[in-house]
Amino acid sequence: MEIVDKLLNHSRLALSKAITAVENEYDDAVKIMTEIYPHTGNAYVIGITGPPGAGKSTLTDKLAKEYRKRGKTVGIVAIDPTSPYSGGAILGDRIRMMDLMADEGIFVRSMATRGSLGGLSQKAGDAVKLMDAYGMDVIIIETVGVGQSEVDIVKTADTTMVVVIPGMGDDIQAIKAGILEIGDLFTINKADREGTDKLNIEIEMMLELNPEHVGWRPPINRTIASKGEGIEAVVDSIEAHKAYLIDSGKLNDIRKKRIKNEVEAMLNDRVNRYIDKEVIQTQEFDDLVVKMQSREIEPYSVVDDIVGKVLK
Ligand SMILES: Nc1nc2c(ncn2[C@@H]2O[C@H](COP(=O)(O)OP(=O)(O)O)[C@@H](O)[C@H]2O)c(=O)[nH]1
Ligand SMILES: [Mg+2]
Repeated sequence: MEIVDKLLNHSRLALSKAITAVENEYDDAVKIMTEIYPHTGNAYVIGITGPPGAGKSTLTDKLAKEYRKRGKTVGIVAIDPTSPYSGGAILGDRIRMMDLMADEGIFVRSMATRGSLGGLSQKAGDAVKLMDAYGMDVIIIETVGVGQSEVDIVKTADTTMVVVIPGMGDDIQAIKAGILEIGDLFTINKADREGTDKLNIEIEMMLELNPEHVGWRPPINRTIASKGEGIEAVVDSIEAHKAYLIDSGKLNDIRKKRIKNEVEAMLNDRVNRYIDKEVIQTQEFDDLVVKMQSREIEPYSVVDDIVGKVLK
């Protein structure tokens, strides 16, 4: 396909159009992904999550610039389920994007969730692959850690960083436990604020109680992202985690699991769509529902019948 050839030849426009095709499920999206797939698997993927307003976008911007200093190209996929109508956040992202876009070695893409998170993790994963095929060395996915879907998105990363800030009330408790567990590293941003030491101790205690990270102790870094302070140490920590994953052979395992999860999601999606169209949205099914309601038949054998027919 022409668009794929152009993308592989570093056309930013082609990359942008390909992501749009995936995002909007255009007819050629699957074909694009099919042709791009052999060219993926080279980028290092970093997931950044944390509560809204923690400074994830500010941090992402600074991390991207630090990676550029180190000679790496960077792709950014920003997902904010509270957008598109939260005004400030989007405007802020746009301004930062324009700033970053001036650099050829950086490509930023915001993905709106349009009210529903369904299929978003797949679309985000596809956007990552497109940037990977384009040739970005490092790809950062930024997402608000509010629900399972967002957690699923960052789980596709090689290294996951959880951003927290002091003064969130019952600090740690205010953040979903599930998010803390996925952190390969922690960044206390807004370290210019009071409560930074306390938060640091709380995270350390939580890590003590949750010895899930065998072989790797998640480091806790402090940053003032808005001033660009502490950024180098964060990149050093990410690189240390990457080296650990490579040396221990875990990077292979993570990527194998990622492919497994992706294919499982694709299969589930395909089967769900098929059942919805061919079974649920039919008059025949409506008639069955009426019969179940009047207790003429029961749902268990209905399900058996349908599954038998679908799997045939
Ligand atoms: N005081 C302080 N403010 C910060 C820091 N980092 C970011 N901010 C501000 O926090 C607000 C939210 O930042 P943003 O990056 O959009 O947060 P996100 O929602 O997590 O992406 C912005 O007004 C930033 O300027 C920091 O280290 N200290
Ligand atoms: Mg943001």
